[in-house]
Amino acid sequence: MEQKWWHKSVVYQIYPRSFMDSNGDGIGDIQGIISKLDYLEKLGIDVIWLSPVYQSPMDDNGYDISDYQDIAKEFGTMADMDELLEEAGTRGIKIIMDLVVNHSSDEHKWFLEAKKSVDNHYRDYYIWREGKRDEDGNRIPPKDLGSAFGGSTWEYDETTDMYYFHIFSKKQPDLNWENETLRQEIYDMMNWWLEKGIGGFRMDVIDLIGKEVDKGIKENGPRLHDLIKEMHESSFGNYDVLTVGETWGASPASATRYSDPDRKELSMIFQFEHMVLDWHSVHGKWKPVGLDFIRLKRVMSKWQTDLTKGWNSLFWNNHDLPRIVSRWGNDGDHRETSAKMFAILLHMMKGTPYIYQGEEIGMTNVKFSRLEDYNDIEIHGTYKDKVLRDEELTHEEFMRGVYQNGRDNARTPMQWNNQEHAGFTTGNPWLQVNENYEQINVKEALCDKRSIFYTYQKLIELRKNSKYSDTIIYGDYTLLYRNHPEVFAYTRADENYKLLVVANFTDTFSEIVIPDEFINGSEIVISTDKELSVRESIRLDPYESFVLGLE
Ligand code: TEU
Ligand code: CA
Repeated sequence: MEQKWWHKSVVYQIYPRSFMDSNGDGIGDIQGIISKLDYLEKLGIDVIWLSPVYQSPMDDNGYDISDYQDIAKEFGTMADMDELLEEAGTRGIKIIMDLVVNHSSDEHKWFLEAKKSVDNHYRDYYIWREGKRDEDGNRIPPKDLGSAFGGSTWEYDETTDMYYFHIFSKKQPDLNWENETLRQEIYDMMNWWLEKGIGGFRMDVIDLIGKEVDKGIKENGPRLHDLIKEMHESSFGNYDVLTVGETWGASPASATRYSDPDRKELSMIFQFEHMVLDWHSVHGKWKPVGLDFIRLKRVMSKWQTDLTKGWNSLFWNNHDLPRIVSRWGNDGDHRETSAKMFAILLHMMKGTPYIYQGEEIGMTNVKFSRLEDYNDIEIHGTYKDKVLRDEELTHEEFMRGVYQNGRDNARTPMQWNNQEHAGFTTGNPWLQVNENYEQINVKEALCDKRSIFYTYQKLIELRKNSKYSDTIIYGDYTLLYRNHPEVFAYTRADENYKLLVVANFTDTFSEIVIPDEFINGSEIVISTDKELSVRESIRLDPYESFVLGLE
């Protein structure tokens, strides 16, 4: 496989609203990010994925864009953005922007124009339908495809007596990707950002842009890959940049279609198969069932072995997911060890690792007592459907789902120190800070050489600058002990080195027999237990993890 710079990179995701507030308005901003670049350089990351900072009414915290080429006032100015690109660049850190072009904000000028009249120049930038009339002549909406944030996918617009389509909130009207003029405007905007020297794009729900609404098709429409190829050819394909598509339903086969370099589409995709294993078959994330550990091993291993002509992303966390240490680890007595275990298990795999802000210090889920303390539009929209309208879940059942899987778990302000509001702001934070900030914060982590932070720092160093780099990046993956009930173990191997990765995924003691070849002559590459001694059979503490290396 031709080597690419992003094969060796580690990406750090920043949700700007919650990262660092520089001006005391309680909202994170770009100057706040700039003030923390030295911290990120110390961690050793190469790329920042910046969640949207564009102009937006903030209905979905910036994933509803009203001007793709200007910065939201709460985040700063374009001069701040240019300074961030400059300051990150001097530290060897690239910035990839979040490209949200499945939909725009309803306050974008395109939509403001489109809804003025049926023959407006921008009308066809969006998806409009008349709906039918009942026997009394009243309009009835077209077939509802189910909005991700509750309610219908059709919103009635009185001005032109028609409905427009939106998969997300009614303030996020879907763009019509069949319109060539629209597509060209989007490619021009992308090139404008690429010319500013960004390192690439994360592409929000890119698997939805090929939708065929009248056939009820939302994701993976027949035109999808043609559109991505056209985007590649018209914009980022002319630059040496990283592109990662968010594709919730991807399989290794479809991931190959997106990321096989010969197909000239994307560098890689985010697949979520491992992240939905404990979702309820009817209620999804809102009523999680227990995790099938054997199935998790099988799914993650399948992604390690079946993506032969494409490239993988590796992640446990992002701004839409609960924090892994609370979700499948232990955010109580074993928080540090379980957080390190997740890091070792993931970062030794094949693919580009993504670290979500706060993951590197073991930040945990949060538990606000009242529904109104939560900000997320998805929580409030789904509550209206599932609890109030359909009575599928009780309030208490839904709140348990929010505590376990609500998106705000990832969006509480970054915990920098043990000062008020965890040093995130001198004002009132837009979302409450997790009350465990006095124990869990960057300042504490940097002072403790055994902290989770230094485990991440070492894993990044091993991937980028160790004798094992090529083995970690390109080595063959083999799952061991497929049916072991507590331990996730695998090897990575190439012609020079072999690595054995062992992780006790549970809060119980366990045991593992070490393959003969590793008993003598291997070295301890990294470990959660400083007293580890290698012998034939090793008793593993709860969440204990280690890597052995062999020449
Ligand atoms: O998320 C896509 C998306 O489908 C998730 O919101 C998912 O539906 C949910 O988290 C699972 O329960 C992307 C962005 O990452 C998200 O933040 C935006 O809200 C969404 O698209 C709309 O732009
Ligand atoms: Ca601010």
